[in-house]
Formats: sequence, C-alpha cells, structure tokens
Amino acid sequence: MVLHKTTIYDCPVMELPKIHNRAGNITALNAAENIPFDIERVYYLYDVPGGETRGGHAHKGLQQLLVAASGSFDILLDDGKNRKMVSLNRPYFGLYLVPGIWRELVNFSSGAICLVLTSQKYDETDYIRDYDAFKGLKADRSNP
Ligand code: T46
Repeated sequence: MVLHKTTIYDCPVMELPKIHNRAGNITALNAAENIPFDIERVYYLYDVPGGETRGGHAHKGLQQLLVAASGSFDILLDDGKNRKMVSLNRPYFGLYLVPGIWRELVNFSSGAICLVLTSQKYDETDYIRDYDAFKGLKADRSNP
C-alpha cells in the first residue's frame, strides 16, 4: 500500500461474524477469512480515563483492525485532506485501518476495551508522530 495514496475511504467498518445462542455470542476472527492481513500481533487498550485521547499518530506500513470489545469510543480519521469520525460500540464491527492514516481515539466510555489486530510487530520506526511531518509525507508524491 502506497503511504501517500491511502485515504480515509480505504478504511471501512467491517461487520464481523457473530455466532449467537441464548447463552451469549462469539465472534471468531480468522486471518485468511475475515481479516485483510495476516495477524502478527494483538494488543488492547483498557482502563482509559474519561476524557483521555489515545493515538495521535499514523503508521507507515502497519495495517490494523480496531474492535470495541467492550463499551464504545470514537476514532477521528485524517488522511491529510479528508477527515471523518467513526464510532465503534459493538464487538461485531471492526474498523480496518490502512497505513498513512492519522488517527485519534476519543470519547472512551467507562470500561471500554479497544482490541487491536495488527499486521506487524511493534516497531517505533513505523510511527509518524508529528502531524506536520505526516501532512508533508502525504503531500509528497515521490514517497514510496
Ligand atoms: C494505534 C492505537 C489505536 C508497545 O511496547 N507495544 C505495542 O504493541 C504498543 C501498541 C505499544 N507499546 C508501547 C509504546 C509506548 O511506550 O506502549 C506505549 C504506548 O504506546 P502508544 O503511545 O503508541 O499508544 P496509543 O494507544 O496512543 O496507540 C496505540 C498503537 O500504538 C497505535 O498503533 O493505532 O493504539
């Protein structure tokens, strides 16, 4: 995926399978079937204090699927040109994030858990944490 070409319109909210019975629900995520990348890492955000913001960066190569495993939160997406706010509040929906998208996670409900599946191991050099640098990279069409 070419970093400067990706847009917020490449980031759909995907409906995930739900197996329902009277004792509750199960959602199973299988790399080759429901997820558009091979899963290399899983992490989750929890105990986020009210009013806190997470994220505030973009990635050069990382793909992610964000799921509100519990509670709810909003994600502000920004591709340097367009912005939109996505709300996640059900464990059977996931937001697919391609590289080159600035994201900020806000409005965490009490007890919210943000489960994240990723395509790569943690790598600080994959982060773009400066917004002006992000805007510059998105505008630079010579970028790979
Ligand atoms: C994203 C949002 C949704 C690790 O050591 N390993 C990891 O896998 C992760 C994700 C983080 N860390 C360390 C790095 C920092 O010292 O945990 C600390 C906090 O990380 P960060 O500031 O990146 O956390 P968030 O919540 O702002 O962002 C994370 C992901 O990094 C990011 O990819 O999209 O969650």
